[in-house]
Amino acid sequence: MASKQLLVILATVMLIFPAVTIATEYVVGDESGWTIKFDYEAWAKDKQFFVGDKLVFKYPVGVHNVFKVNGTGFKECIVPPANLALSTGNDEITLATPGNKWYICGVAKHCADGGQKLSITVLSEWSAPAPAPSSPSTNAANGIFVSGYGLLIAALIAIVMIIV
Ligand SMILES: *[C@@H]1O[C@H](CO)[C@@H](O)[C@H](O)[C@H]1NC(C)=O
Ligand SMILES: [Cu+2]
Repeated sequence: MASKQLLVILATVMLIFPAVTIATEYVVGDESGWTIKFDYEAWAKDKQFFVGDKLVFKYPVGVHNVFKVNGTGFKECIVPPANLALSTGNDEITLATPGNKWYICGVAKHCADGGQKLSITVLSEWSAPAPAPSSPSTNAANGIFVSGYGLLIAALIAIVMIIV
C-alpha cells in the first residue's frame, strides 16, 4: 500500500507546490538594501523573477526613493514626476505582469552617478522566459499552459481514485 500513499502525497504536493513557488519575496540588495554604489545587475543576475513574486525596496526614509521607469528612463536615469515616487522606506512591489521592469532612485544623482538602478525580467508563472510583455498571445499561451497543468493534476487525482 506504500505506492498508494506515495501517489496521494505526490498529488497533494503537485496541488500545493505552485502556490508556494509563485510568491517569492525579494529584498532588493539583500542586507545592503536599496542604496548607491551597489551592483544591482549582479544582484539580479542569478535570480529568476516570476509573476506574483514581490520586490521590497528597503532604505532610510528620505534618503532614497523608488520610481518605476521604462527602458529609456533606466538607461538615461530620467526621473518621473515626484508624485509617482514610492518613498516609505519599505516599498513593496508585486510583479503583476511578465516582461522587463526597470526601477531607479530619483534622489539627486543616485541613479546616474551612484548606479542606484535595477533592471529585471519577470517570467510568467508556468512557462519558460516570455520576452513579449503582456501581449495577448503571451497571455493565451499562459492560459494553455495553466490548463495543461490542471489536466495533469486531474489525471493524477483520477489515478489515485482508481487505485484507492
Ligand atoms: C519612457 O518614459 C518617458 C517618460 O519618463 C517617456 O517620455 C517616453 O516616451 C517613454 N518611452 C517609451 C519607449 O515608452
Ligand atoms: Cu537614492
